[in-house]
Amino acid sequence: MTIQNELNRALVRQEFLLHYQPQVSAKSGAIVGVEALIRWDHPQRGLLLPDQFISVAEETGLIVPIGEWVLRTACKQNKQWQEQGLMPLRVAVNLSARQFLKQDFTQMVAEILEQTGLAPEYLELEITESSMIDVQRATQALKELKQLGVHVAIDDFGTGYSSLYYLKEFPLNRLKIDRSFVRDMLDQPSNQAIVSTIISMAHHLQLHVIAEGVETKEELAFLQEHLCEEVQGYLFSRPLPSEDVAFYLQAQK
Ligand code: G
Ligand code: G
Ligand code: MN
Ligand code: NA
Repeated sequence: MTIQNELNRALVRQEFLLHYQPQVSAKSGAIVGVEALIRWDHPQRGLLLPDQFISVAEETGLIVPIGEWVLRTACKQNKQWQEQGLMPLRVAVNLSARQFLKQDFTQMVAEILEQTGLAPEYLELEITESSMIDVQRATQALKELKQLGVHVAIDDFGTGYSSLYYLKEFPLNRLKIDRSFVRDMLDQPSNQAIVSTIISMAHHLQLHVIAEGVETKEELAFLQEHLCEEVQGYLFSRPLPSEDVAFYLQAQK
């Protein structure tokens, strides 16, 4: 069976699941959000990570129905945590360009919010710089999403074919500093310069900043010193099954 057929079958048989990685306030250490990360519980090969199947899903177009499943599942789960009386959080969902640039994308998001009952401010969409290639379509989609009230973050910031033009023109809420800049930051002055400059630029543009891939206390201290609002990485938590997120939140209450 081709991987394309397998992906199709996986959707039908509900073999996908989401793990959630905490996003933490750099100031208080409180959890303020989670990023939903897809896994595939493959019947023969075990738990597969996104880099083992997302690119095929993108090439075949299956990322559209898979992405819709991710969005619906993440919103439903977040609403469920809220109904359990846990502290309200944002859930961040990764989007492929192909999904984000579809004409009916905002409509789909609106329907999912309505069906799950999740308030829009508790959903954040993570798009990458590749989604900005079609400037006209991206501008339209971002305007619609802003009107809907959902938040938008630029993921992997600084690693794509960046243009600073869109930071100025597009309605965005947050930049996510790619973990390649955070890694080895303390040994590499060039990475420190990049990280502190991204934070400063973002703040001048009224954007919030989250750093990903934070693994050490020293990295956290540098980010705190430079007023990065939020952090995500193994220092705080790996991506967790939904039950473990509930535990984590319960402990924080
Ligand atoms: O969980 P992990 O670190 O292995 O994720 C690797 C990459 O896969 C991340 O960069 C993330 O953006 C991407 N990814 C994870 N979940 C999804 C998803 O639901 N949709 C899309 N399009 N990409 C995802
Ligand atoms: O969307 P993105 O591709 O950036 O998704 C985050 C990915 O980074 C996930 O696959 C997650 O497992 C991984 N990740 C999260 N925290 C850390 C970390 O502290 N160090 C490393 N090396 N990877 C991380
Ligand atoms: Mn991401
Ligand atoms: Na990223």
